[in-house]
Amino acid sequence: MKHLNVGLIGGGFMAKAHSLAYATMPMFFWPAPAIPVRKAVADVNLELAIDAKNRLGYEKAYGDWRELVNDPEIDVIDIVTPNHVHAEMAIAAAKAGKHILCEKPLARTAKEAKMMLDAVQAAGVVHMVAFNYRRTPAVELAKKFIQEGRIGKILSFRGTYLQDWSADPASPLSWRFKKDVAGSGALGDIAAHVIDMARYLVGEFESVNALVKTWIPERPIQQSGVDKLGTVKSSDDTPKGVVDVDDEVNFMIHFESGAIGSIESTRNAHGRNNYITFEIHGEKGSIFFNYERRDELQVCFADDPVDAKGFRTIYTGPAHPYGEGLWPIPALGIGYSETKIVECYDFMKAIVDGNGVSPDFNDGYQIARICDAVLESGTRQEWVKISWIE
Ligand code: NAI
Ligand code: SOE
Repeated sequence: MKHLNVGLIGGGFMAKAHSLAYATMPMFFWPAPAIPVRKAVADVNLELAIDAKNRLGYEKAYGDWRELVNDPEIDVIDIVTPNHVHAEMAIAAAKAGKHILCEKPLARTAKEAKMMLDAVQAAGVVHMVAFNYRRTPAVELAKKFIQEGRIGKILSFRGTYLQDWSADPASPLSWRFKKDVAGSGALGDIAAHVIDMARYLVGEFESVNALVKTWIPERPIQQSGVDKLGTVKSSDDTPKGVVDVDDEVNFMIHFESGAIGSIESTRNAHGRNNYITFEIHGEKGSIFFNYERRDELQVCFADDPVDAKGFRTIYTGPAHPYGEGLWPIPALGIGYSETKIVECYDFMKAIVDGNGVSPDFNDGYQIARICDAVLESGTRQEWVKISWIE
């Protein structure tokens, strides 16, 4: 069986999720397309890299990601760092002939994402961007129903991604609140996941019209380290810095198909945790998904008997997408890790088969164009066509 040596860049939240997937994917999908080997990890210095190596089960540690990218033993580079370094790292990895998995958002801007796309295409390597939520079996089931025409022509898409970890002004100014590091706020960080699902399920965006707000314009400066997502508060005397990204974006969508839609996203919605939802209305039925109840897909079909018409719940399991590898009984519990395990499986399979995989860097680029258009629309207060964004 083929082994693929993984070089991971970054040792924070996503490093844990991806490493868990490398360790466990073959336990779910056997025979695995390839065995991922946790070969080496890099962080900003050797001390952090060694800590990540020991914690996450890697063989080698590098204090400089460039050494990792140029390590001849490495087949795959996995970028799980903050967004401002994705482009430099991915372009170097492509030039070194490595296959690349890069966390979302692919880049801070469409321009940066395009450079990454050009680099992987020139190098001929397999590339994937980690919009993992579409790999929830219930989301894949929604895709299957749409493809089979079960809800007919799609009329509208209504999506949300709401969290509350940044609602407290004492939550520190981590990298996620700095435009030069993150690119944007709630938009690129979380709305981008819903944009990915909207493109996947409904199709390309034609134009957007957005409201963009920053509710908390300054926060206590976080000195360094990983983003603790509001769980560690700053003391009252911590110096403050400016938040120059959006806290909330709400926007309307014209899809190229003629469907219409909307997406609402904020990290300041008290009481909401990882509230990713979409409701899709078609001429022959409706579909509703809520990630906080991710074993379930709610469906209503127009031809249901009139006295029994209404949303009903399907619990995903062996009869559904990825059911052959995941758990043998519906509702045993699909978790966040499972989305990453499936992502890892599809990525490894694409490398071994020599095929592309979706979402790839082109998807990441198209999503970056939509994000740029949302910000542009927020500033201009008018509809912005995606075709205007390079
Ligand atoms: P984090 O703040 O927890 O960890 C970032 C890690 O990268 C830290 O270990 C840091 O020291 C390291 N790092 C920073 N600059 C580096 C450099 N130049 N060289 C080597 N290492 C460097 O961040 P988190 O939450 O893991 O986010 C990383 C990426 O994953 C981001 O792009 C984020 O948007 C994405 N993400 C995706 C999620 C998903 O569900 N798909 C969930 C959380 C984050
Ligand atoms: C913080 O908002 C965050 O970790 C995002 O960065 C992820 O992309 C999201 O999936 C979970 O929340």
